[in-house]
Amino acid sequence: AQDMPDSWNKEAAATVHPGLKWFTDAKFGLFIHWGLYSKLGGRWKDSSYFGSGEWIMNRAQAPASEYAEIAKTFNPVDFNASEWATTAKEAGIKYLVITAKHHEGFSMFDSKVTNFDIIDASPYHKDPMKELAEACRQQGLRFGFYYSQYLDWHEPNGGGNTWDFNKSAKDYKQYYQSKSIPQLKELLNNYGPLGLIWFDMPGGLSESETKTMIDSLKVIQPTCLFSSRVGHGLGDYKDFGDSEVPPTPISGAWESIYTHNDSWGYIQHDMNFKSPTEIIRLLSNVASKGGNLMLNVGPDGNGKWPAYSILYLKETGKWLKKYGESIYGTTYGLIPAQPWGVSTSKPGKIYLHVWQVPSNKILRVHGLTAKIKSIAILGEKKPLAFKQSDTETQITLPQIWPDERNTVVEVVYDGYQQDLSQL
Ligand code: H79
Repeated sequence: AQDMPDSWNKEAAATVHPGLKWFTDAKFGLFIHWGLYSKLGGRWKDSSYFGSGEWIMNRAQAPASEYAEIAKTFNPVDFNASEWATTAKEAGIKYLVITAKHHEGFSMFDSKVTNFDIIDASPYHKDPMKELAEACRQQGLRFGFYYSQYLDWHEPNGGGNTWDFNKSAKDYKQYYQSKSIPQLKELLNNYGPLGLIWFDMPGGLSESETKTMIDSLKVIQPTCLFSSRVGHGLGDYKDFGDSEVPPTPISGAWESIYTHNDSWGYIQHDMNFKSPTEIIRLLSNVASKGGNLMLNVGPDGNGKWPAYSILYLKETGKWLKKYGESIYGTTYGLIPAQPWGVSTSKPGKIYLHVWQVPSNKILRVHGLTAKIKSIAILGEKKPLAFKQSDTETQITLPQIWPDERNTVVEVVYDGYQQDLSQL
């Protein structure tokens, strides 16, 4: 809680791990959950499921051999890597992370380790991950893989499937040695430079075994970041729980992950998509605490994104075009929590993200201790009148308000601003 922004020096951190600089500057990532479950869309036999579509095999207790049959008709002919990457770019996304293999055990990439992959088990016969990695690079997006290193419901020795396989007979080491680790090596060797690997749900390995695994992977790509869910506190940056934002700002590299509707994997009957307003406020809220938001999209089994995801992400991108300076490359706001919204900061600047305009158009800001030079709507020239006192600063807002969802007011100051963010 006593972390000063000065103690979180990005350049210093980047010498500890060279990947952390791009990561902490990025602020907005796109998560993509895509696998056989995407074809099911939340339906198995006569039952419909809400939430966590990628868990359907587990929730339906579908036998592994029967579930594997889906692969035979998994043919995402509408998949278009450059469209995905362009949409992400237009949305203001800086990095993209996609499920190479989720808990269901199916490999969405060309793997020599198993035949249960998109090349050998499906009619598609192409490697979508190869195309996507390339398309992302062309758009200047960092690219990373989600990989379920422990849970694998297809494998007798993988974690989690106790409805087909006897738990006490499981040999997790055998699974790690024969599938998990060799596949992670394939991902690190065959898809160019990766920004990160998003591990999930650790298990089956001791701390020293995890360390050995990490070391054997790090030599392949030393600059690739590993998420904290690799286990035993050994990741390069911290992920909070699914859909969790910390209550107060935190220094260091971290990320909050959110679904767009109420599921990671595609659910045909879930239309509960977060509106552009919600996304914009969520993004600024996470940035105001010092972290990245990675928002998820769940494409369907044909390779199409939900129409609302495309629409709302592009709308978010338009907002970022105007106000992106208050998000990218920022650290958490230095002032205490405010009733009207949140704040982010850069050296010499504090960005006020105003979600609620006071009726009298006078914005009261608490905790600005540095000497203010000027205040304006971000991206606009006209200076706003203000009165600064020891207790608060009053800013006169313009009568015409540019964006009800979130208008950013830029405060430029001189000298030292105390870190009052924990108040
Ligand atoms: O990939 C997404 C989730 O599938 C994965 N992490 C995110 C990024 C994840 N794996 N395990 N968990 C999350 C925690 C498990 C939660 C559960 Fe449930 C609660 C399993 C069963 C009850 C959620 C609700 C999943 C099925 C029903």
